[in-house]
Amino acid sequence: MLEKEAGLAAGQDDAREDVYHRDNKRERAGQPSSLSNSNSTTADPALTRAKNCSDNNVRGVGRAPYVIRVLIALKLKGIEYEFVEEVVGKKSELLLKSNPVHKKIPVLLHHGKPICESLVIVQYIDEVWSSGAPVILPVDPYTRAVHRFWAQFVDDKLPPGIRTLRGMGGDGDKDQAVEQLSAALQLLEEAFVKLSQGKNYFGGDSVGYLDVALVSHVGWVKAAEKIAGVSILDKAKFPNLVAWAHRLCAHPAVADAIPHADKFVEFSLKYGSFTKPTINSGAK
Ligand SMILES: N[C@@H](CCC(=O)N[C@@H](CS)C(=O)NCC(=O)O)C(=O)O
Repeated sequence: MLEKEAGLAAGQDDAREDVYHRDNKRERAGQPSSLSNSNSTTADPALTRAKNCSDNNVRGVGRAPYVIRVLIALKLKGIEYEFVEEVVGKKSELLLKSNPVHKKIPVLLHHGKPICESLVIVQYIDEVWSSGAPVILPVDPYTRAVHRFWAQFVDDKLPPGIRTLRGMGGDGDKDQAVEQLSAALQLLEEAFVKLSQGKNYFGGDSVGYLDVALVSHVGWVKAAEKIAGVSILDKAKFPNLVAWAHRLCAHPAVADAIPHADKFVEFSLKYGSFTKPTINSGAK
């Protein structure tokens, strides 16, 4: 098992100022984040499908958006898992062996077999734990294709601007980044109105694939706003998306997986990027 990410797991200042990011329950309890979720206090009675958590092993960094969405999917399904925090800046041998092509987190090891790429992992989770659990991908093939389209759009359009605002390079300057992000959010605002059909989520009455894909970036959008001193997810411009984000971030499966915005800012200031080899360079 890997070492936990140094200094990020427990005992840090817990001030909360908005409802987007209720802090991780394990962090609030002062417990390390690399424990299994078998003690999760998730209230949803449907989430009781106990599995042997050692069969499901997620490797990642708790603040990575692509990791967050995998944890949300597992929580939605009520699947127990062990979360192993990778050391920032140091790729473990198991990670390199499990994802030799991209060498990136997250990786889900299911019965020891690696599944890579977060959206592929979410789809895998939905397919493997299909019976008696909430459905994540739309059942109708056309709707499913539309949701996949928008999930890909989210991953193509949001990260570059967020990276720029975090001061990590990217495709342009701060103003351009705000403009790019706003243009993408405008399209997502319109997509929400169309796809949700007046219901709470992109998935309708229940949290679906596109909800999971997009909400995993919300923490970093809020952090980028704080770091760059700009307003992006603006209620006046994107009323439906902002209301959606509030609703979804309060959902037990999501609230448990998304750290508070301050934690993202802290992470960003401390480590810069997930790749920057600044800490634990000697760790095994
Ligand atoms: N498309 C990938 C992106 C994964 C990704 O970019 N992971 C980042 C952390 S958020 C990473 O591992 N970065 C390390 C690196 O680029 O070497 C996915 O959805 O899983």
